[in-house]
Formats: sequence, structure tokens, C-alpha cells
Amino acid sequence: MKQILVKKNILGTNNEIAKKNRELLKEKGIFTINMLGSPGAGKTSVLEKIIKSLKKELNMCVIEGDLYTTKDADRIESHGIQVLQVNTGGGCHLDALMIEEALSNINIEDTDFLIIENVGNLVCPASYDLSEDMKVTVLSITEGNDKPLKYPSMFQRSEVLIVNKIDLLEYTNFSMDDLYEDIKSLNENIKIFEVSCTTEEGIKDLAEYFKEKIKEKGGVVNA
Ligand SMILES: Nc1nc2c(ncn2[C@@H]2O[C@H](COP(=O)(O)OP(=O)(O)O)[C@@H](O)[C@H]2O)c(=O)[nH]1
Ligand SMILES: [Mg+2]
Repeated sequence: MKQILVKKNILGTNNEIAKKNRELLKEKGIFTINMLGSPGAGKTSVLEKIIKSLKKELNMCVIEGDLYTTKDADRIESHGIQVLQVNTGGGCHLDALMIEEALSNINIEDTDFLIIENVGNLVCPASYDLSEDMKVTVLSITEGNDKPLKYPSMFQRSEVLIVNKIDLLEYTNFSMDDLYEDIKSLNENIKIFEVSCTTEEGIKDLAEYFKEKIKEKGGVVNA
């Protein structure tokens, strides 16, 4: 079978801007994660659980990437933390320029933990550096076992994998053993958290993990 590969060199500029943003975030001691995953994987739900666990102890801010709506930002706003919506107007990912603009519109002096929820998509967002300290991918078990090997780059570039909706395990044919085998073949250093936003299983461990990372970056945690 014939196949062609098309690649455009549009990442150069992105990396330049991302470098500048990263210096600013470092200077301000802001720990930043870029949350990735399919539409419906549970990115916003996990984020809401993390906010509930940590908002009393530290200052959090969320940048919500979406095509057109403010639905996710509205959900985050109800938790009473700083949130900024970035609409891509149909674009399938956020880029460093959008983050630069977002940073000039939020109170970074008062932020210890910045979470960027990227546009739901397993392909495009993986290629764009958003100045994050780590990429965090959310995969829900209802997406099926084949996804990591079909869309490897996001899993290869992430430091953390959140396996969500484990409350539904018994209703699906999903195999945790197969998942671990596939993920480790792509990225042997990735840290895996199994969670459920329904039962809250695994959420505490995940929140503690981020808290440690925030402290390492110099963020203030009022334990
Ligand atoms: N059963 C179950 N449903 C979940 C869980 N996490 C999220 N959901 C549901 O999955 C759907 C998509 O969640 P959402 O957070 O909007 O996903 P996003 O598109 O990745 O941000 C919503 O209906 C959530 O209520 C979970 O752990 N278990
Ligand atoms: Mg969402």
C-alpha cells in the first residue's frame, strides 16, 4: 500500500514563544501542566476534582482551550478560581502564542499552579510546546485498549497518564494489563494514576503528586 507523509515546519516560531513563556513561568515559580486527551476522556472532570482537593492550599489558575464555547470554563469558574477561556475558532490545539496572550490576561503574581486544558484531540496538541512543566494525558477506559498504540505521540511525550473512569471497568472489555504493556512499550518512564471521578478513587494520590511538584518549583503550599 502506498503512503505519504506531509509535514509543515510551523513549530519553529511556536518553540521560540514557548521558550519566552517558560522563562516567565520559571521566574514566577508557577508549576504548569498541559492536559491532553480525547473529547470526553474526563479532562475537565479530573481538573475539577484536583481543584477541590487543592484550592484551599494553593493558588490555582486554569486556561481552558476549546473550539467555540465556554462550557468547560463555566464549570471551572463555579469552583471560584481564576479561569481564562481561549477559543481556537475551530483550531484543533492551543499554541504558545495563545498562552502568551492568556498569561498577560491573568494574575500570574498570585498563581502557584497553572493548568492548561488543551482542545480534546489525541493527535495535534501533542506537537505544541505550551511552556508546560509536564504534559498530562487523560485516557478513559471507555475509549478502548487500542488508543495508545494508534496515537502514540501523546503518550510518548507525557510524563503522567491518568487512566480515568475505572468505576466502569466491569462493564467494558478493557484490560488494564494490556494497557500497562502498551504504555510501557511507548514510554517506560511515564507515571500512571488510575482514577475515577465518580467514586474519587485515586484522586487523593494524584493531588498529592502535583502538590510535591508545585513545591519543587517554588510554589507556596499552605498545608
Ligand atoms: N462513569 C464515569 N464518568 C465520568 C468520569 N469522569 C468523567 N465522566 C463523564 O464523562 C463525560 C466527559 O467528561 P468531561 O470531563 O467533560 O471530559 P473532557 O471532554 O475530556 O473534558 C461527562 O459526562 C462526565 O460526567 C468517571 O470517572 N467515571
Ligand atoms: Mg473538557
